[in-house]
Amino acid sequence: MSILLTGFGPFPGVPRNPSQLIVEQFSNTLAGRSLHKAVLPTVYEVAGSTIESLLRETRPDICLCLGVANDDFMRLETVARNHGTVEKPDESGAVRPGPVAKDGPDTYSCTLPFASIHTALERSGIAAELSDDAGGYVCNHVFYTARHAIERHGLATACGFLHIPPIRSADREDEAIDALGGAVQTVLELLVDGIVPTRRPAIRH
Ligand code: PCA
Repeated sequence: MSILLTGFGPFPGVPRNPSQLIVEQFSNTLAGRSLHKAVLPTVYEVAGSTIESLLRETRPDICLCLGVANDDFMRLETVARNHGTVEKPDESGAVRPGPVAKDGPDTYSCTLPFASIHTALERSGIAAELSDDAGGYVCNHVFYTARHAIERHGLATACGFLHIPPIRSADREDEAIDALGGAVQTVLELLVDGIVPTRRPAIRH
């Protein structure tokens, strides 16, 4: 089993992106599984083509994409929408409202078991909510592009998007990143340990 974990670099208003700092904290293995890490630039076209290439090259069993959102809890995104809604420019200055992929369906569902993950996180006292709106900016674009690539290339990758809270105080950045990184590690361990299996044979012997 292998895992692809991605975060994003800075973008207007967010000079240090916690999703990047978290991804950089991980090593190349997790619970004996190989972990591919990537920090995507917060640029629509580059991030979209990069996630597609990474999925095709690494063919992971699990793809978990991280980005920051302005909430005090983790947001487990259940739906990727084929529609950009935000007029805010990306890190390159590009604005990209409208369809993510002209040949794609309106939505894709998350294929990681986020309802079970949500329950498990609540039991562990980690603040998390299920969300059906990933925001219409670069995060939704990458989530949709990843799911679209998985379908088009027939990959057996279960894929989801996790929004994490921002760093509220520069003085306490290390502390915040350790806590958020720990929560992301919990999510990945739940997935690989099969506590919330992504795929399991119907009949086991
Ligand atoms: N958050 C932005 C883009 C990159 C990131 O970390 C978003 O929610 O779309």
